[in-house]
Parts: sequence; structure tokens; C-alpha cells
Amino acid sequence: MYRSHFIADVTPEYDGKEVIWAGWVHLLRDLGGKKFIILRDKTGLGQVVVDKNSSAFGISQELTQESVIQVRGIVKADKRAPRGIELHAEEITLLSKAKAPLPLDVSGKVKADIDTRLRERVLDLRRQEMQAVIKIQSLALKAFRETLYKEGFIEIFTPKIIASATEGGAQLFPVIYFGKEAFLAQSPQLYKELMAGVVERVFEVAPAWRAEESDTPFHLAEFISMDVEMAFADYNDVMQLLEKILHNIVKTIKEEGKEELKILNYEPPEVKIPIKRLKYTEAIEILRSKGYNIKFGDDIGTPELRILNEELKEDLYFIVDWPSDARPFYTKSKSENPELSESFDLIYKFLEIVSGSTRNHKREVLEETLKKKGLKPESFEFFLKWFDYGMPPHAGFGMGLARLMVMLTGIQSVKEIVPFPRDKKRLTP
Ligand code: AMO
Repeated sequence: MYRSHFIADVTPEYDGKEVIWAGWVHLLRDLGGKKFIILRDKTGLGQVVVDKNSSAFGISQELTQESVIQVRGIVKADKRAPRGIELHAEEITLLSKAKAPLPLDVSGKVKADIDTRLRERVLDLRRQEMQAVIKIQSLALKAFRETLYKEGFIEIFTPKIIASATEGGAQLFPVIYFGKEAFLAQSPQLYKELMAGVVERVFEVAPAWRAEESDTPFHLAEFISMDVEMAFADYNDVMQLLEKILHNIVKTIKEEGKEELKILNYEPPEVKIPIKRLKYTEAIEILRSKGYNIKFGDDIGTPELRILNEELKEDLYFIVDWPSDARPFYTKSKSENPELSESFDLIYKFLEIVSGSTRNHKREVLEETLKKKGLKPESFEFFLKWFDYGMPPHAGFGMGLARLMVMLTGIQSVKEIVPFPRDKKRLTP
């Protein structure tokens, strides 16, 4: 048994009891012939005192920051100590000695630049802020899954080695697949649609890859995509589902991630339902009235989104009904105006977090749209074939986990959020 209690589980009521803690040496201090060790485990920090005449004193002299130790000792309630207790060490076992000096200060007193942080990443991840980020992300995923289970969704897995692009060809990573060319999946798009044609309501949390040339704080070459697909539904239905999901994610984090939010000194925005829906054409009008030279069909970039955020006075808003030409072939056009599509992006301030739509569920329409976009229907036969055998109307969306985390933590770069980010410059650690 390495430990009897986690640090945070030991309260002043344990006064006089023996406990065993295990963790990392966060800080070391000598004071009046005593040694103070601030010990860290996954629950937080606790104070260990080693008296000069304790048999543990000898080994305490050898300790370095980030060494892993086990401490057996007697709890003493002391109002001056953090958490109101100290552990008076009787025995210390050195489980793993850390080299000194550390290339990065885990206690967070000395700040490091982002390149150093990503190079010395595991030490950086041990900092309390990064541990808080990791825990908040896990809470977000828990709330995402729980909401979907409650709504009758089933978690699925789709292949990640695929034959063709779904989100535009330029950003694919090729892989050699038994001598043939294949690609890393940019999105589970086509397979999640097929699965919605089987069990109706599906979701997947999995990596997606895009050979992003642009080096921005919001683009990664590998990201976790939270995908949802729903049969017998249109884009309005899935926007409502997304509102519920976001509401529950923020609620869960505010309730169960209080400590973590305190460490980050951040409050995520409330999700007010319904979330504002702004039509693409209205967005263009607003931007033109502000002097932007933007026309129907153009993408709405970050500077423009910042303007919309200001004008709407909403931090969370949908932009709906995008031009059909600006969306992938599987997106359904509006029947009353085929220039527009049944599609949406969810924007947090100036950042696209989610993208979704009603899908085409008729083979003829899919073939026609593929051709219009210069793609060959033959290359998509593995997908199109199943539309001959009863594909229900369906809709869905994809949410980028790292971008969602920007909203949940206030950290302004997905490269800081993802433990081991992959971008043009980074393949290790
Ligand atoms: P889209 O291409 O808009 O849509 O991607 C969906 C969401 O994924 C996130 N995202 C990224 N995050 C980090 N780095 C990247 N390079 C990156 N690219 C995308 C964003 C984005 O909103 N199949 C559709 C979804 C659907 O319609 O169901 C799709 O992939 O948060």
C-alpha cells in the first residue's frame, strides 16, 4: 500500500492519527532546524514537517523538488498550516529522485514562455493550473456524454484510416496503407451519418487530423472532435440539443469544478437558452454597415466575428443558413432558397466552436452536389451506396474539444490546453 489517504482527505479531525501520504515534493524549506516539505498529490498540497530528531530527517536532506516520496507520519491539527493540518514525518521513502535543477518551475513561481512550457511539457502539466485544465476537460466530456445518454444517444467508433476527404481535400494527411494511398480522417462525418442510418442517435469522441498550414492559436494538426449525428432530425433539432449539452457542460463545471476554476481565476459564461441565432445574410449586412467590404459567399473571419460579438452583445451565438457553396457536399440546401443551406456555426466571441447542418439524405442530390463541387461520385460510392437502402433524414454537428475548452478555461490558445499539441512545428513530446 503506497498511501492510506489522499492529501485533501486528511482533516483536523485526524489529529493524532497515523497516515501515509504519497506524492511529489512540490517545495522544500528549512526553518529553525526543521524541514518543511510541501507535498503534492492529485488532490492538492499538504505540509509535511520533519523534526531534526526524527528518523526521517536524514533522508529529507537528500530530497529534491519533484522527487516522488511516501511519507508515514502523525497528523497534527495546526491552524497556521495550510488545510489546518501538518503531517509529522516518522518515515520517508524516496520512490523516485528528481534531477536538480528542474528545467521548469512546477510550483509556478517562475513563469516560463510557451516554447519552454511545451518542451518541458510534463513538468508544465504538473503545475496546478494545467492540472485544473485537465480536470475541467474531463468534466466537460462527462457532461457531454451524460446529456447524450439521457437523450438516447449511443457512443460509437468510426475508422480513422479512410479513402477520401470529407471537409475539402487540401488538409489531408496521406498514409501508406498496404502500398495504397489512404488518409487520416479529417472528421468521422460520412461514417457517423451511416451509423445514424442504423441506430438513429450516435456520438463519437475521437481524434481528427488536418494538415493545417496556418499557425494560429486555434488550429491543431490533431484535435479531439466531439461528433453527434441524429436521424429524423434537422438542424434546428440539433441546435436545441447542442444548447442542452452546452448548458449542462457549464453547469457541471461550475458545480464540480469550483476548485479548478478558482485556481484558473476564471468563470465560464452562462449558457442562456435559446442561444441567439443570427442569419448569415444578417451578419453580412451588419458587417457592411460597419464598413467591411464583405459580400454574399465570403467566409466570416476572426476580425469580422469580433465585430459581430460586439454588435450583438452576446458571447455565444449561432450564425445560421450559410451559403450552400461555402459548405461541404453533404449539407442540405434550403428548399425555398437553394443558395442557402440548413447549416450553422456556434461562435464563442470570435471563435468557431461547433459546426453542423441538416444533411442531404437523397442519393441523387448528393451526386449532384458532389459534381457541382468538382468531386467524383464514384469516389464516394462506399458512402452513396447506402442511400439506396433507406437513409432517414438526419442532421448533426462536430465540436472541437480544445476550442470548447477556450470557453471553459479562458485560456487563449488551444496549444496551451492540449497536453501534447501537434502542429507544423511539433511532433514531440
Ligand atoms: P468543421 O470542419 O467545421 O466541421 O469542424 C468542426 C469543429 O472542429 C473544430 N476544428 C478544429 N479544432 C482545432 N484545430 C483544427 N485544425 C480544427 N478544425 C476544426 C472546430 C470546428 O468547429 N463534419 C463537420 C461537422 C459536422 O457538420 O458534423 C466538420 O468537421 O471547433
